[in-house]
Amino acid sequence: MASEVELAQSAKPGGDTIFGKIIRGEIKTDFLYEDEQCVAFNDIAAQAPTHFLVVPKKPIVRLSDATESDEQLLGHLLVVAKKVAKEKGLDNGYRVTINDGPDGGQSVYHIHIHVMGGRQMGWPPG
Ligand code: TR5
Repeated sequence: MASEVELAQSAKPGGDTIFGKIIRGEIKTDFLYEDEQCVAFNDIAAQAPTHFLVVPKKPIVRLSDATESDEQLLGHLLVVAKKVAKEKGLDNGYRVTINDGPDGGQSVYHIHIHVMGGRQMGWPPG
């Protein structure tokens, strides 16, 4: 199976993504949270005891494509991230990550926030 880095190096922006299918209900997914702007669901390849994604319904391709008009939405995603983290009992902290582009390790070109917790995180990340 391809590593995340290999996936990120070969992934290309453009078109619909797996997250679009999840948001539209074409792929059945248990949402941890949903509102009119975003959804949260567990990452299929968890890198920590708790690892979920917060994904806007608006298909912004990547952080570097976001514009000032997305300011409220991007802030909302962080507020939802912290709410779901609290519901998940991540009281000792957690890591919030956005991967952007090939060097950032992005493999799905629909912007998303990773929230990982339940273990000690290392620094620097790989
Ligand atoms: O590498 P980036 O930052 O783009 O993160 C993409 C994340 O999406 C990875 O952590 C993957 O494990 C995750 N992913 C990929 C799929 C998927 C998923 N999370 C939940 N459900 C998924 N399905 C149904 N299909 C995927 N291909």
